[in-house]
Amino acid sequence: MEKTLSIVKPDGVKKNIIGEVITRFEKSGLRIAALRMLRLSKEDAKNFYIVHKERPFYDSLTDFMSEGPIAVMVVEGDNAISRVREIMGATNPKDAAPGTIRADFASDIEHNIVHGSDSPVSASFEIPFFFSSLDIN
Ligand code: 3AN
Repeated sequence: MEKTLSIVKPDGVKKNIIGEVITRFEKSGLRIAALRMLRLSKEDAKNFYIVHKERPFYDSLTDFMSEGPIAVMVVEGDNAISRVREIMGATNPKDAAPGTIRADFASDIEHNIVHGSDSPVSASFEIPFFFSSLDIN
């Protein structure tokens, strides 16, 4: 069993598709082990995306991620990290396979609805960023 961190980003919350995202994970056999909503401060967003601090989009990405509430969740299952990323689709919705969340709902590479940890190392930073062990069922 593997765990990954997924986020319905502010654009996904605005589009009212938190349930749609969760349904796609659950229908594929993945399980939601923890779930909550919150709003990141700009500082929180900068810390969460610290690996991207040298990238040209760091400032606008962290503005976007702190502009409204997000839904964060721990998703669990065999190969959860790669399965969640497959369900999300490619970072750029123009490249995302038909039927993926980003192909269906994302407007552009920055406003791409959903996040999923990209590796076990990322997941082990991102899950405790939002959840204590007591929150994970
Ligand atoms: P993913 O979320 O698919 O793992 P990452 O980790 O490369 O993609 O990027 C993190 C986030 O940064 C993306 N979800 C997207 O919102 C944003 N992002 C990535 N590349 C760009 C880009 N070239 N321009 C603007 N925003 C980007």
